[in-house]
Amino acid sequence: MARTKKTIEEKSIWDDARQMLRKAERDGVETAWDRLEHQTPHCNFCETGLSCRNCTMGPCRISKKAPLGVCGADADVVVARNFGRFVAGGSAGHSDHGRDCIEALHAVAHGLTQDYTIKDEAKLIRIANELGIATEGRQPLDIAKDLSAEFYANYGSLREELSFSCRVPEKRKQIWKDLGITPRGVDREIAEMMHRTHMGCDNDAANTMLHSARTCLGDGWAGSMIATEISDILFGTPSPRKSMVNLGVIKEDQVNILVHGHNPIVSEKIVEAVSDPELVALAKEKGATGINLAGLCCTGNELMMRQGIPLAGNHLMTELAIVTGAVELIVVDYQCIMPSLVTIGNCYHTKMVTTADKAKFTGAEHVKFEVHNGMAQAKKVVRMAIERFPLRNTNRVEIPQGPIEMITGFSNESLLAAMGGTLTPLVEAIKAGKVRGAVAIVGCNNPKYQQDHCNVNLTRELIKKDILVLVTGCVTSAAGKAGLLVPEAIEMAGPGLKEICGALGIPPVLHMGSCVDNARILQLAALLANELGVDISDLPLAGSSPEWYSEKAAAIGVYCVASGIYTHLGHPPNITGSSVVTNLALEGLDSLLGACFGIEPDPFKAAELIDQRIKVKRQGLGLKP
Ligand code: XCC
Ligand code: SF4
Repeated sequence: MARTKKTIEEKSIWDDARQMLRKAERDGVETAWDRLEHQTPHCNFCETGLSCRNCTMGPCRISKKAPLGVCGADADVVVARNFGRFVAGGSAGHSDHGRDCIEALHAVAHGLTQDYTIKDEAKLIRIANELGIATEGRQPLDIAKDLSAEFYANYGSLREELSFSCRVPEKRKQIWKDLGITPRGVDREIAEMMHRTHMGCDNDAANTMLHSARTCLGDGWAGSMIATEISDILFGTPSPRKSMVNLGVIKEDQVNILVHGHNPIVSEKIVEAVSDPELVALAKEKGATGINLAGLCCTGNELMMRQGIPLAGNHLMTELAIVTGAVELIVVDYQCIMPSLVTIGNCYHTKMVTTADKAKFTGAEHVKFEVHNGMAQAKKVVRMAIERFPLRNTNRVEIPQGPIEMITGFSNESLLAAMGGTLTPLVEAIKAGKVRGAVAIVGCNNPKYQQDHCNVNLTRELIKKDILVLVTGCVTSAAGKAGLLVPEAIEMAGPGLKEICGALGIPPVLHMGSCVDNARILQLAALLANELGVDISDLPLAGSSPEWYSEKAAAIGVYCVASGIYTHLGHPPNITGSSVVTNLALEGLDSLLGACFGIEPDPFKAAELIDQRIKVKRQGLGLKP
């Protein structure tokens, strides 16, 4: 790929992004797009997965001229090992977030914190019952003690199966068993992946790839699922509510605080702190009319789902949000936070605050959040933001106008409630071909693409074909800004979807949460399969991550496929240097797992690809395509 200079229009489809890109140019601020330009062309060995740095006999680069590394590893082995480590990183991210949630639940249960409580007792009891934990006549905190112990055990090595394997359809479990990929413990599979990919261990590409599947299944059915379920228990199960999206949610006359990262343990406390009367009074004393909180990326998704807090934007909007010049403070926990935010913040008056010891940023101020001090720390952070308000240079403030309305909050619980407590209306709509299938569009932005072009157009094309779309993570902001997350969007849908969503009063594109909340979609798929007495792979479902960038997104893709859901990606991971690995991903997995990957950068062609797959699945169920 040659070095190309993109125009501002080519960088993003959005007016708010373009306006801030122009301002960034004027203000001399460098963004991810500029840095990408300096990084291209990329190294071909790295891009195809053919460089290995796993030992100091190397590094080795596999080519026609030198087809073997010093140890004798060939292209297939090197690519498979690199990919295995890549998705182990992603699984570790989601799952360590899950572990932090368990720690919070444990602390609440054992009375080690006053800062967090159980908000959704009914869900606590429901999950405990599901996992065989006694609930009759017991205090919620006692149940929570057992539940946190049960969840901790999912991370270790003493179990043969994960707790939530009880949700997995029998046929799927048998497939995992036959392939030897039943996930046992979250940490165990990740550690084993690191072991296998050490020099001189697993030197069979297909075998390494199967362990990738096992590792990612641990993420999907435990690490992520536990994160989601505990977050609901501690902060409430989401239900539909209105919110707003785009940079217009930043307010000129208020102290603006952005939360960025993933775990609601931090951001939920910030939500509480911003309405503290003392702090609001202080903000007014400093000349602001109030304190405004907005979210970015996945923690933004979490807050939006449960509290309706507006979303300033997705991954590629994080830098541009600061370019407004109106952000006093950005508080982060972990994952997907560009280190450049510190530098950009320094160009304005924006302070960056880190909260997790495992994610410090040089130049940012660290305010360590722990379960026992979350509230006090949150107030401290909000106070810091207020103190910065007088430092704002009003001459450098420019905020894009006109935030877009959207509906959020579609947990499985609220979806079921909308359908009168059963899946029957959805099943009937699928059988009748009014809803031909469902596709989860998830994941990120990547400056290699025009921002959100694929995310938005794929969503639009699918709903036209009467395919229900579920969005999570950074696709949420894309769909929201395109006006697809409101009931009126049924006008853009096909006739069947329009009828069904119209009757239920829901949008044709449903916001189901953050990236760990893809676990909600796994659960929904399993519920549907069980209802119909089939495997997940028999259902007219697909996943897609058009503009993905992260190790976590790759892990999601792998657990989707390993769960039986065909998954489209806009571009391949760094595996194309191996024909064995590539063929496995694009075809071979289909015969093993009943699902595989499809690669297509063009959203219109991708919609066709997915539609084809849905037709085949519908016919398999004896339904009209
Ligand atoms: Fe990150 Fe979760 Fe991707 Fe967005 S979607 S860029 S992984 S924030 Ni999770
Ligand atoms: Fe080279 Fe093998 Fe060492 Fe990798 S593990 S760097 S291929 S010698």
